[in-house]
Amino acid sequence: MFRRAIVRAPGPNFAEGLTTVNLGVPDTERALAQHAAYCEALERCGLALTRLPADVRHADATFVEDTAVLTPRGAILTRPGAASRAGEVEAIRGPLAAFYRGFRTIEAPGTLDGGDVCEAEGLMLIGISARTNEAGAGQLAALMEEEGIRCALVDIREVPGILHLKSGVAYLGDGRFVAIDALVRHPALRGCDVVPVDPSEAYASNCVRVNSRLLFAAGYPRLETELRRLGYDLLRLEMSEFQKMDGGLSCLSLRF
Ligand code: CIR
Repeated sequence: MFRRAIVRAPGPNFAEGLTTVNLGVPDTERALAQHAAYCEALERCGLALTRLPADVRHADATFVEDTAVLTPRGAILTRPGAASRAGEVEAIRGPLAAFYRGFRTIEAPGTLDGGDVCEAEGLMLIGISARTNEAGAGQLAALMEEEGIRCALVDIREVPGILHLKSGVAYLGDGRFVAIDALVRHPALRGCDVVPVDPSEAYASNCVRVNSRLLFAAGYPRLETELRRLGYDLLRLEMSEFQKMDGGLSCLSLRF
């Protein structure tokens, strides 16, 4: 059960952030409107929001998920793999300090982005990616094992089209995941119920279970129909401007 989330509005320089996709330049006004709808959806899921102002020093700072990993036992500040995002971690420390006492940290040479961390009730999948290296993943796994959380590493460096692990996998609750084709049969998911995502709808695999609802990107009818058939209560959100910057639904909040 989540009670709170931290979000940060996109800034006027949002379009200057990092991206690997070729979907055009985002419209910052539209991104602000999509972000407002996202915040409203989190509130409809029952969460109290901490809304941080735009951070003009960091164009990618709206993607707050990458700066911390939150567990029932505490907060871990990450060490993002992109140099331009390093300063975002100090900027999230203060807001998190309102809720967490003391932080553990990922240390050099480790790098880790929160987008590579998929928590699934007693199991944590950690992606090794262009952003998260083996040292960072290993540090997080060691911290989680102290908390009794089993970890499995998922190397996505050769998986085309995804920046982070959670760009291609989500945990829906009740032992069920959604996953893109390339990950559906990954050993880390063996024995789990996995809903496969059609390659044409890969972006929609980044959905977010928040209490009784499921945040879901608009425009992906096949997966939407399947998830509704399975009984999920979807909240559809327009994500076009964040998608242009490699961002998905999960990246826009830290939920706890
Ligand atoms: C970046 O490249 O870092 C941002 N433009 C997008 C980060 C997306 N974060 C996430 O999937 N957790």
